[in-house]
Amino acid sequence: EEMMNMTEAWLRNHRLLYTGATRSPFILSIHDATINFVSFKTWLAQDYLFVRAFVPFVASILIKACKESDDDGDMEIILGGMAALEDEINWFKREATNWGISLSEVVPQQANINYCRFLESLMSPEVEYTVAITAFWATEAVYQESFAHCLGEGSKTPPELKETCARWGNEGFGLYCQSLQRIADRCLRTASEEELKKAEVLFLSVLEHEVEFWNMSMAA
Ligand code: HMH
Repeated sequence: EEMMNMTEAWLRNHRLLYTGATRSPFILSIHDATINFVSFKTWLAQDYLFVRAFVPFVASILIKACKESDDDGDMEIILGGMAALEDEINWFKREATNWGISLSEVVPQQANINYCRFLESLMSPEVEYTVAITAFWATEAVYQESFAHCLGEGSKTPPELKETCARWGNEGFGLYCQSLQRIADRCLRTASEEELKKAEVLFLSVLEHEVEFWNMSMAA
């Protein structure tokens, strides 16, 4: 029998929480076109702040990859992800203008503060590459699965939100997430019991933070 990858095993064992994160009421409301645009604007403004905090987190993983990875290919994948974040920040600025949002006046909400604080805790050099890359993969995978659903068969996503959904729901981003998952699984194969446990706990923490982030947007 073929060995199951660790991330696959987690996805199977924590299906309910994963589905909670990837099929949030916010995402379902985009999918069925019942979304309140106030919620969308809240999400957009808060996610802009999140992505700004995400950049140093990804940079910290790039540093860990250079120091700790046994595969040269990791650097290019993570570097590509970082480069895409520059484009993403510019996209947020344009999109905010289109929706009449002044980004300089956005105040981070509690769920966003909590999530960013969590990412910051993972930036410490004490946190192993295996553990950090697993959290990174989970963060990206939730957005990919969520927004891809809004473009899938039977979706009624409003035309003005399709570009947003395509940012994370496109095939290229899906392949990028698969690359991150492959890196995580490769690292997890040789990880100690303690690292495995830590990585699984952080995987679950990411899912919980994602749920809270969607709920925060929806509540506005
Ligand atoms: C809250 N999670 C959140 N925002 C994002 N932009 C992503 C994940 C994907 O990078």
